[in-house]
Amino acid sequence: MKDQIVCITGASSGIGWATAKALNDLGARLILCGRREEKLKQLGEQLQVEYQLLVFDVRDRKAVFDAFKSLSETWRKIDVLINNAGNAHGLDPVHTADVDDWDAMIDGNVKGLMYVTKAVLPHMVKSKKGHIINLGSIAGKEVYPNGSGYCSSKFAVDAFTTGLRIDLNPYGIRVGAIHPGLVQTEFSEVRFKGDQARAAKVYEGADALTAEEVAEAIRYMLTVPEKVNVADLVLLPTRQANAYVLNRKT
Ligand code: 8X3
Repeated sequence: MKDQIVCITGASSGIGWATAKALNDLGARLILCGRREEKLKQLGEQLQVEYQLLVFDVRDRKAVFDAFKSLSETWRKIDVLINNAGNAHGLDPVHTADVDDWDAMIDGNVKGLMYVTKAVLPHMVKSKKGHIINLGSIAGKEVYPNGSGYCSSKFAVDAFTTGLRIDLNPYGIRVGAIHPGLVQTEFSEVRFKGDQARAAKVYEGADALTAEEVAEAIRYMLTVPEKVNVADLVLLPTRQANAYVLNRKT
């Protein structure tokens, strides 16, 4: 990974942040993308490698393309893209779910990921090399009660990943996805709109994954020999059997 240019979206917290730290340790040069400039700056201060910050919201199509256009010729030559940005908003049955929550998830988790991919791809296609890792979810493999909006967005990520792998196959570009189950991050707090008590309950007795553990799996996906592509990796806490079976510690 030394000196490779790796772009990480959603780098200002959680899995994105932990992945940036892990790749810093491997000597990669990093493009840190996120909405919260202050957080990105804090992360940058902890890195030893060269880095660039790109502050934009993946939901804003123009902002995405403008951000990548603003990079110098050197930094535009991205070797690895980690499409990590994404969130859950709400956990409700379809008939009571907030349509704004659906918009936020489809616009961010799906369309945003597609915009960023499109913005980064020209160099990879031209140079016939590159590696794209999308952050899916167990929610993109199995639908769970009240998760129709979020699950739809993550099923779309799974489909887009497969399509991308097929389309980029002639160019030798690796495309894979990692699908985590329960990861203890800001995820549930965002899903429940700041309700910390409700968020904490999600992880109670679950021995949930940490962001660092997911980052470690991403590091693995990136460091296997170039002829190997980890196409689809589901990562669950041992206590979690699937999207809705969880053996909580009591
Ligand atoms: C996160 C996994 O099961 O909390 O993407 O939706 S889950």
